[in-house]
Amino acid sequence: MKTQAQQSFVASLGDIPGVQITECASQLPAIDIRNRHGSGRILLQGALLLEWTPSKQEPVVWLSPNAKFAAGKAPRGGVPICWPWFGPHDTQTDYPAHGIARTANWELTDAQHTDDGAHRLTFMLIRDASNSAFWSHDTPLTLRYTLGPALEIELITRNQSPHPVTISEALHTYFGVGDIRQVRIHGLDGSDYIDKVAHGQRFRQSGDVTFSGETDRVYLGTTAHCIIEDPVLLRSIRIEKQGSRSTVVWNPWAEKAEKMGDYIENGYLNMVCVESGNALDDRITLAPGEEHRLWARYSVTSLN
Ligand code: TA6
Repeated sequence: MKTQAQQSFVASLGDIPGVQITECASQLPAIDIRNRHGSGRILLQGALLLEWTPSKQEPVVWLSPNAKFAAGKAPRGGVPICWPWFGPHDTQTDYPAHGIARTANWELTDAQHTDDGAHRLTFMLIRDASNSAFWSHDTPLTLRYTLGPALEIELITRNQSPHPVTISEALHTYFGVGDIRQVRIHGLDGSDYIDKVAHGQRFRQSGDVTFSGETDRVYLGTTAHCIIEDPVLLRSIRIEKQGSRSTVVWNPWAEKAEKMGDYIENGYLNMVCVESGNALDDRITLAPGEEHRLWARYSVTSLN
């Protein structure tokens, strides 16, 4: 339910060129953005960027054609925000996977159409009865998207508690690819990773990451930029990041995707998650008054 302030602000969005209020399934409000660089859609629930398509490109941020929209549920795809923990909660098995942010109510606090024709939208997480039971710390969370020639995402955590607070987090980004079996990911050579498919065993990456089955790896202690090389869509997607020491690489493959129920047949072939964050060994502790900024930038280059 939108607050009065939200209703009036969202209503004022209509005054900004290239921004339209729309609605996804289950009457969930969303914001459509269109400018000379491309287009995108942001679900207000979770402040979840559902898709981003640069001009003359196939969607770079991918949404499952069978994504399910429901209050309190994260649709399959886009950029779900994993915060203030990544994966299952450390101790509370009944707490939501990947934390509270991706299904929470957010407030749109600012929207700009910049001089170079990009759009910059800023959201703040709303702490309310739907999430305060799972997280009691006073840690305001700000999320900023810039949709221009590249897509920039900034996630800022402020610790306003009188005590240190430890979080883990990830921009759980689903990227669209032509055929996962032909994709290579550059940038993680030599990085250690925890392999969740191999029961949490640790390995060291040798060469590019390629895919021939379910892949679920948390690369640790890496600040490297990555490149998704896609010979089918004839493009590479560059993933730059700051404030992040973990990169998660995930594809569920056929059997797990089918069990999830929100992929179309063989839909797993057209996505890969490359997630910039701070997870497991890389979780971060903010001192009282400290601010942490996680930033990523996605840009596309044609290979033809
Ligand atoms: O980031 C990879 C991962 O942690 C996988 O283990 C898988 O659970 C995936 O996230 C999707 O999680 P979700 O809760 O969105 O189905």
